[in-house]
Amino acid sequence: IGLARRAEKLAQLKKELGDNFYPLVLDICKLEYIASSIDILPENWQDISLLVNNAGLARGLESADKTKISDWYEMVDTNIKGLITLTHTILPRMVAKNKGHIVNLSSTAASYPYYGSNVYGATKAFVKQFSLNLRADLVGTKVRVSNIEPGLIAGTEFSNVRFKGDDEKAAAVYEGVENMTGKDIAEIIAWIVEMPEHINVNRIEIMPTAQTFAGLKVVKKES
Ligand code: 8X3
Repeated sequence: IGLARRAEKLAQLKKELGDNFYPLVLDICKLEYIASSIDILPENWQDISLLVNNAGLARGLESADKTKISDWYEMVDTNIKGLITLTHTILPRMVAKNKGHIVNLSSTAASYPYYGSNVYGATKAFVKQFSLNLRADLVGTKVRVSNIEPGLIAGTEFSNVRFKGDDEKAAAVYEGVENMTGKDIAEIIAWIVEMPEHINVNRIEIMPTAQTFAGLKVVKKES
């Protein structure tokens, strides 16, 4: 099942995957429609054993005092409220069957502050802690939860969305870097999901080799 806003992208996947794919056109921010959209899935699609919470976005890379509050709300609505609502809908079904796996897409921004990350990084820290807290609640069940924390990933719309269509600025982020892509992350998710049922990867943090943590910045006095 592919849940996303853009019908044309889902139609493309349907073409590739045929009967193995069910397109579900929905904006994850329309919280009031999430539970009912899952409830009315055809019967042969009701048995959801894996939930990958991938929907999320960053808006802007400005210092917190220069941001738009609407950008902050959009990140909270998508990265937090959308994710918890879909999880809240599907998790009881998994617990009832004592089987399932929730994979949440967080970020290295959950752990490492950087200039302009402000609310984006904070939403991803929420996702990380929510994942760990789900693990605590699910003790004694066979429902698994994994938090994926990627760093710089090229080849997606992430930076184009962050810079609101300034494609030149977006491309500059990845220029001259030996980049990782969404496919690399998908392969890591597949590996985690296919592990034997008694193994739970709690968190996994991934960066391109070319990326590392920023040093602690110190501003010197003018001499
Ligand atoms: C994406 C990674 O470094 O752009 O979550 O915040 S980063």
